[in-house]
Amino acid sequence: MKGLEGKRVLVYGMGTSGQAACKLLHDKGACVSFYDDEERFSGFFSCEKNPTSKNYDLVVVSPGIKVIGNEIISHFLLNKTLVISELDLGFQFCKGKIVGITGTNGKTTTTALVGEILKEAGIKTFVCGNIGLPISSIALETSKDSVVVCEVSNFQLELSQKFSADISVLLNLAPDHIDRHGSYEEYKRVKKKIINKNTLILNLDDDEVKGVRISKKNIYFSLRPLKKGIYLKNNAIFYNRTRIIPLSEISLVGDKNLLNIMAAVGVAMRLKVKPKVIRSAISKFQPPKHRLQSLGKLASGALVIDDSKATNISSVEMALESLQGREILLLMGGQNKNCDFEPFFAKGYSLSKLICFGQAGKYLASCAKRHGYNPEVFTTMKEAAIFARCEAGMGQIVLLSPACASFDEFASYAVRGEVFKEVIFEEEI
Ligand code: UMA
Repeated sequence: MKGLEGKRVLVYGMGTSGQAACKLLHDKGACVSFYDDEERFSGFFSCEKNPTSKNYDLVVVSPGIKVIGNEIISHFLLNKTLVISELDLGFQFCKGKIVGITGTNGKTTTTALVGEILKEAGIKTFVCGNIGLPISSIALETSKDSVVVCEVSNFQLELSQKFSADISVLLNLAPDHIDRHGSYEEYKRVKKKIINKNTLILNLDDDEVKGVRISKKNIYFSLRPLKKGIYLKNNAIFYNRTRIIPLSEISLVGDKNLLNIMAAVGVAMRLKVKPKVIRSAISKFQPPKHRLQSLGKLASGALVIDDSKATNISSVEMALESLQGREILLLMGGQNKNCDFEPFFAKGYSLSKLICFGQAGKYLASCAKRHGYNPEVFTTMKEAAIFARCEAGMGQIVLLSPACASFDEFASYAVRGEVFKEVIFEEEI
């Protein structure tokens, strides 16, 4: 992006992305002001009280701001002001190679793993995006020889037009964020913005993903043996004919995580990382926090697992499938994203106890009852956790895998996970 010097730019949303965008724009000589719907910013220097009364050359929108129905964004779009996402802004200042990783589930794990592999290979690597660090905060540090590994969310893609990775990964597609996008079709349309003419790494085991773009440049991964691509054979992961790593050296749990690892292998091989380096990095890799993270045992002998990052149904299904055969007390709830839970409960997962909580608690419980469950309902996650602690016995698993967003009670899924850990072990310290 050229010629920002002296340009009037409005940044909408003052979270981590908005702040990073302001800094980048300022460094590039733009006249930056910002707007945030929250009152607490109103006294800040450069905060606009009434942004639609002014003209701007550019408006940069933070990912958390819902585009559909937003009057401020509509105003600027109608005025033909250039409105871009924070992802687009940061992308346009990145040098070197870009890896873009998206999908309904597994993107954070895959992004973190790709980052670890590239760092182990001695490549100058920036891990950013939805994983936590805005792309705008690292863009000016990148160089021709660096690789940016960006976890890309639908929220970041919604307003994006420029973002285009050298290697894109689409892990899987399942209903999520319907409250934001209005329909699953629209959710998928936005997700597919990751696709361009460059290398595309696709999950051949996901019916929605495998046919998204037919091209010889595609690299596929699958749990079944393939002639080309990344696949499982003889209890090891292969890339074409090269054996990358035996399953015995992998500590991540479940088939979905194997697919995430395969996607990461695809990226690393495409970037010419040596197989022995890939193997070493994967074998050392630990899952990021709040994703099927084992927190240890209660005094009763029950194991506690924090899967607070499971904010949609398919993610909970993955957790339950990974823990098949175990006695599970499942804590579900929070803020529903307009998802339909009937098909989930109709699958009849065997649970020792279903504990529902939060804004969606009553809805989940009524849905579950129709399918033969006998759930407990609590107003807050904290009450649900205390109940689970009292109920759980030796050999059982207390699993927080909420299938909902955290925002009814917490600032983020990470805070929810931390509070869960504190509350469930409270009396045991
Ligand atoms: N705000 C408004 N109006 C609105 C909504 C928000 O003014 O209608 C303001 C808030 O008052 C707040 C600011 O916007 O001051 C928050 O901005 P933001 O929601 O864009 O959040 P950031 O702090 O910039 O964090 C964002 C991502 N958040 C979201 O997409 C909701 C982070 O992903 C990401 O790590 C970060 O950028 C860095 O790239 C979090 C997330 O929950 C983890 N992502 C969703 C998910 O994983 O499901 C998509």
